[in-house]
Amino acid sequence: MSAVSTNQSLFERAQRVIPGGVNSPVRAFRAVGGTPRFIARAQGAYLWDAEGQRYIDYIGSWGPMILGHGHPAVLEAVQRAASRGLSFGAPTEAEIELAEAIITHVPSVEQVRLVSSGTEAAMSAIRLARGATGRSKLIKFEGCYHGHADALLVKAGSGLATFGHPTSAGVPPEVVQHTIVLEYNNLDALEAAFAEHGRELACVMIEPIAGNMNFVRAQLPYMKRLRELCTRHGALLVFDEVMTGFRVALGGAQSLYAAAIPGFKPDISVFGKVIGGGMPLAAFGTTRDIMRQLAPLGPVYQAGTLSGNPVATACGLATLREIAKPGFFDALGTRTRSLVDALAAAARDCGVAFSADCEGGMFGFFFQAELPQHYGAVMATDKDRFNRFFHGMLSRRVYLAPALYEAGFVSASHSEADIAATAAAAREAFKL
Ligand code: KE4
Repeated sequence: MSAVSTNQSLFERAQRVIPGGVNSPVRAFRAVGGTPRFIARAQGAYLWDAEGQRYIDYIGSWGPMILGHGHPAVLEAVQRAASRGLSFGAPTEAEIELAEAIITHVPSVEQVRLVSSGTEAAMSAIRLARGATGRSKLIKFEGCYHGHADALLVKAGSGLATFGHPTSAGVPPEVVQHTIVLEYNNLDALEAAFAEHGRELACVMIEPIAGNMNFVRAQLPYMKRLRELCTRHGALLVFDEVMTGFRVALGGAQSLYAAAIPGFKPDISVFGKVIGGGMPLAAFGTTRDIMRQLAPLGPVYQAGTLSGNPVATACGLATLREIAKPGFFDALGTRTRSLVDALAAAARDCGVAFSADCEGGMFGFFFQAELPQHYGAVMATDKDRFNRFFHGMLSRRVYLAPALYEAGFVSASHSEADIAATAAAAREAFKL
């Protein structure tokens, strides 16, 4: 990189050789406008861009960096693993240890399969559910994102419970013909879909706290009824905890629902982000009985050259060991709550309609007085208002998610001083 590289010059150079200049669309700032920041390095709660500007980081690589960047125990584990070899294509003890760590903290899971991305984990979970039930149809929810597997790139059709239409070019309609898209938290739509298709449903896939709609919780009565309907109709309930797993609580969002709904648990769980600690690693897990369907034991094929990669596994394991320490989530939750309360107070003082919510190290906010309950309500919020706030914060060196439908993340490295600096920046940015 030349000495005079700026974000803009790097962005122009990147766009010549990478579509949109990025390797994942949300990084291009298309939703908010402006020039993406090219990150040169990170440490703790901070990122430094190519121009040497430091930002308080509330993206945390979209969730993985729950400890903050460059945690010494994680770096040491990664360096030690790398020195022993980067990849073997053969089983290692570390994969057993990571599987055991996941299973220890998630009682609904008896076995896991490690993969390299959340997309791969969600796609594999659906194939497993279809293989285990012998059924083809699935339900997903508008505003929930489960990665970019074809069957999941669908948007709601018209009407209450109808089949989806592709949201992406290149996805033939027949590929999404079995995918039903419902409105999140809409009980009537759920009842109607089960009444019409219950016996054909392989699974229902849901983000238990929808971080791809910024931050929308599935209401307790809704989640209770979803569990009942899945059980009654023999459909598998798949919790996509790629974002919420080991982020909102050590046991993920499912531990929160289990605490509120006696005996509650999903059938299949999907994990990613935090369990890789910033390296490419994700997983899906369920009962031993369902996993028996998976190759090499059963007829459902699933595979991956770098699945359970030793360096990624070492990174994930070191991360999980740190977050499992007593008091970690109490402290993280308190810090995140202090951020959300400070933002709400700043908005109130500036007379801005604002609502926010958080759980563990994950938070979201909306430029509307009431917390939205579904995608339509989220997307009805004032986009221009959000974009002005986003850039107002970025110019004050606070790096928020560059899209109003994305959640935010606090790490164990974020200090009270960082929260105070963020609130001070917000008091100015809310006035823009
Ligand atoms: P990946 O394939 O990006 O590892 O995971 C897909 C995925 C699955 N499930 C949930 C709930 C997710 O949030 C994600 C990915 N999240 C996005 C951010 N909303 C990743 C950021 C990006 O796409 O660049």
